[in-house]
Amino acid sequence: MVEDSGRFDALLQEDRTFPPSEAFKTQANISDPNIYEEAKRDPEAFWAKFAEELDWFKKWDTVLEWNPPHAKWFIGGKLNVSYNCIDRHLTTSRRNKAALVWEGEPGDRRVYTYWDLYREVCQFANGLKSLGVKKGDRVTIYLPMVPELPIAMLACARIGAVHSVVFGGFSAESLRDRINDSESKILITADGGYRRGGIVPLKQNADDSLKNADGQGNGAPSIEKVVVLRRTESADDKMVNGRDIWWHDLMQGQPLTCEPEQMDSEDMLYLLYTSGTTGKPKGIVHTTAGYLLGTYATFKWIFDIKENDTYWCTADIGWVTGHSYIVYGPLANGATSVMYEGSPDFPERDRFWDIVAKYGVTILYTAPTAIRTFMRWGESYPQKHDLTSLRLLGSVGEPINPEAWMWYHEYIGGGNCPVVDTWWQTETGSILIAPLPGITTLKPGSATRAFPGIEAEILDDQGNSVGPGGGGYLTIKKPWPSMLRTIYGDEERYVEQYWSRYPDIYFTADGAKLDDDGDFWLLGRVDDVINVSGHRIGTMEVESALVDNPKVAEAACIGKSHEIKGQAVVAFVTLKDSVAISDAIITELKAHVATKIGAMARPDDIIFAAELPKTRSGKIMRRLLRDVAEGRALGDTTTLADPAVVDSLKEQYGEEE
Ligand code: 7RM
Repeated sequence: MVEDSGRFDALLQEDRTFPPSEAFKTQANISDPNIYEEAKRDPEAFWAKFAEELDWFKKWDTVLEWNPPHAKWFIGGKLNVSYNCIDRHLTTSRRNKAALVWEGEPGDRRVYTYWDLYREVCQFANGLKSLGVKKGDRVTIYLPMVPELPIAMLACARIGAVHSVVFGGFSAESLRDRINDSESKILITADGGYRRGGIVPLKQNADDSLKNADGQGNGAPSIEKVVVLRRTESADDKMVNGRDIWWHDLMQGQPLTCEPEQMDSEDMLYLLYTSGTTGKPKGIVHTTAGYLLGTYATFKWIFDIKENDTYWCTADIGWVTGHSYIVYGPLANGATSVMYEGSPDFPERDRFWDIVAKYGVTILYTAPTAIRTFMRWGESYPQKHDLTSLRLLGSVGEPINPEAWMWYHEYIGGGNCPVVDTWWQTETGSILIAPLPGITTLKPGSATRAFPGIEAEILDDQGNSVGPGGGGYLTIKKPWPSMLRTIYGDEERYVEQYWSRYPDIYFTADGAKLDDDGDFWLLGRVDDVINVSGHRIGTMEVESALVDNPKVAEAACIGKSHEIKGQAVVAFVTLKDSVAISDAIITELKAHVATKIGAMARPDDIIFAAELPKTRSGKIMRRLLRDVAEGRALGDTTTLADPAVVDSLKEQYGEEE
């Protein structure tokens, strides 16, 4: 069941409340609390009314067809996401409004108006067409946080190609797996990106990913062309003849207009890989109309976006937060979206506050792990800058502890910006649980309540609804427009993962509690997914990376609570008989995981064990390993095959610390 309930009982005693101020309420996009009841009475009508705010080539015939676990929204409708994010603003006063305000880590800056964005997207879309990309083809994008990343995504959307963005922190091997699973025709990358003063060698990784693991042959045979953006001038000698083409050469001479493809509501918009409970990442499938509506509606109401706002989401577009709340939600609303390429401590620890002050950011959306880092660095960094432009703050990625919430509210928001804690997942496409800042009374540490039209419920093991004060599994009882449609190429896993725990109810794999007001308090994952700084990492992925090393016989990974990162990876490893334990092996194994998956999966601790604790049926008991790592009293060990194993582990772990 849900663990750590002791800690969260304490959390539920958190009793500070922040009702919306009169001033905020008066100007809010939505301030009538009746909207919840209205949406609940007829969710389909609620969504259909919101969908009128999008631009359709042809209106839908049917709002929803629900054949559990398959939903189709706005059947018969025709629209284009890039048209909704760009073209429709060009006939309004937004035509010359900044769409993207970008700053590179070295300090270079670029601003794209909606009109600029239109030309860039059209030209690149035409470039993709010239490479033979057609509707339905998959395109993998492996770029740093530069404007060409949203441009490439929107260009795909324009011609009906399916993008699969792979976060630049992923290794060559992770990139190769994702290219192969999606059978992408085209890979879009850059020579490199800037991070903490250094260069991330994206082209090198891309080249490695296109070779086999042994460095020979073709590791990703579906790829026909590689488009390379020149960003760092670090790979000019690495272009492969006949395969690679520079972004600027591809753009050369392409027409400035490109007719948007008329897409069906249910046509695939993109794939995004996320970690699950097996070693293989899942390709989450999002479609056109429902996804666009979900991001459009939640962005408008939760972030209370206004014409003159300057909005900044600090996520990387390689994760779903960047897809929905840097690109699609903001642009569909005609907002100004700030993008920053690099790290928060380059050149100094005040970089974020420098950006907020420089561009007059009014709405800031970031992650608890970042907030906790800033807390540790101290108030002096934000205090060096004028942050009074801010009027709303958001949080996403993991549970936010009340201390971090209060610090954010006080030192970043100056005590008068609502903080919206937004719960959602790659699979949900858009935010499902969050306050509406003109209506909801905020509580530090609570994501409060479900967005109108969303029916969230906490269920116990038996599937009974949990009342106030109770804890259990967070579920979503009705389909919603931006929900995932399937796992790419693995329908069975889709059904098994999300819809088999409770019939016809979406299983989030998150634990949650309900307080006496009916507000939700999220407790973290209940499956084998570790949330490191808001990044989802599968324990099985790290385990397979470890056993891939010839010195390792067996490995089991768990997430351990970490003051800054939320959770950290701890690996319990059994070495092969002939291998002696040493510090060098620890270093080697940590590096091995970083090379196989990416630096974010690198274990904080590696604990060597003669044996791992297993049930009599041979399953590794991760729960016990978690108890050991957290220094907790051991839970039930009666099913353990050899109880002595745990004692020796406890001793070991004690020594490590
Ligand atoms: C948006 C995103 C999803 C998992 C999810 C949760 C955790 C995200 C919150 C949160 C508590 C939040 N997508 N999570 N937001 N937990 N409060 N506000 O992060 O697919 O990468 O991760 O993240 O466990 O299941 S994700």
